[in-house]
Amino acid sequence: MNMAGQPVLVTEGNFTTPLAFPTITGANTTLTAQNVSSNINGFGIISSLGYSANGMLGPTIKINSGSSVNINLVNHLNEKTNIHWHGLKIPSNMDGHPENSIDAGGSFNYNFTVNQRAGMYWYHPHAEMLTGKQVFKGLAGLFIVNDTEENSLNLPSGNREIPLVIQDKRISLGSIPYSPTMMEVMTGLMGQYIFVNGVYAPYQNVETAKYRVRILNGSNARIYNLALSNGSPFTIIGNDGGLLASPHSVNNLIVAPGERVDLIIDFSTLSINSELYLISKTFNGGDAQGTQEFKLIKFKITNQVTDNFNIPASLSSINQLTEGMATISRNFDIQNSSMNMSGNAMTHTINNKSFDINRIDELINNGAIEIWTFDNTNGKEPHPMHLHGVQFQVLSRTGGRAALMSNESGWKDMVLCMPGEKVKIIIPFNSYSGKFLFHCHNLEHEDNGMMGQYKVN
Ligand SMILES: [Cu+2]
Repeated sequence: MNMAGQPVLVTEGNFTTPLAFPTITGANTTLTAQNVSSNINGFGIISSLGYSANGMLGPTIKINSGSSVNINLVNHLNEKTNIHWHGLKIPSNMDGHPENSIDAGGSFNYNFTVNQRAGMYWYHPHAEMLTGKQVFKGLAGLFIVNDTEENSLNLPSGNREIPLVIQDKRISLGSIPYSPTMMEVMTGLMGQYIFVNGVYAPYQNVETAKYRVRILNGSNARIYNLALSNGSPFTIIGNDGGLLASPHSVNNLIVAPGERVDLIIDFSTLSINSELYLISKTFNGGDAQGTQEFKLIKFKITNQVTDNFNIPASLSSINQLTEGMATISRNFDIQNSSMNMSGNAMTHTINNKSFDINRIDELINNGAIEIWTFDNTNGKEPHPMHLHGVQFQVLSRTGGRAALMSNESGWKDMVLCMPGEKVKIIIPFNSYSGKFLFHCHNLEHEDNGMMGQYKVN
């Protein structure tokens, strides 16, 4: 049974607080999941969760491809937690499987080597039925990988490279409450306040130049349709799995929870003291999403400079996979959400199955190339689907938007399936054997059972 979900309308702030940036750290560090106090402009001191005493969110981990990582997670929460390294191809026992959760008071050493393309990946908790709560309250961070291919492009860097973690939050009685109702489990939990890098309604000063703006939608459920307030186009150069083969100019771009987009925004034609907002425009996304246009962050043009950067016509070489390379096809029915017989609980399923940590849903041969189809043809809710342990390519979308979007070339670890859509992806299982997860990255859907396990032998 499907029911109509309700949108949570955004309350815009006044964009008078400067944007902040998480501290940057290297491959060897300690992350301590803990209760923190954050001073949020407009709200005062808010208790939330963080990976350091500094406040919400964790440090941005920045490494070169080929590096080994040694990160100690210390659990100072009063419940289980762990870390999933979203987008990284690493061994299953390092990937943050819920069976590898760390009890309150415990710690765990994450030790792995990153052998993959440059890109903006991220990390967040993945303990069973606690992911939504812990992320919403503030546990997440960026994980940026560099490589020589990307370095050779001389993309805007330093203060012209701006990472933005976009998240919606609720604030009540000095904290970020998390107790979704049945309806909110259905739609996913959305907040009325948009935070960027842990700051509510921020602004950022910029020069008349091209900036590299790297965006993570770190929200539990809210989808954004990014655009600039003056209607100007911007250029997409990368996505979840790093650089695209070539840049694409777009006027707007839908970004689902868990997805990343790498943009070049050109401020060079704007006049000093002018202002430009990154906004989210309305879009067609079921009953609860896309009904409202709102602002995310303000850019103030404060300095006239000469900028000689031109976006390279060719960004990266991508090995394009084709349908004929796959040996197996699997179909996943993701269109069901239902109330149970007693009518007091929601269930979200994949192929009519709720997550069971003791069940392997799909057995995969190591080295196989497979096609997976996510079928949301008769569904009423958007489902951003995510696979752990791999990067894939999107082959086709039928129904709904009926086309691939400009962030859907190259490599991805997320694909958004809007109501009415059937989306086909192609996946090389060429990394590690072992047990990995696939799930909806609407975190309430995930915690509600919309998750399965695949095992690579
Ligand atoms: Cu979902």
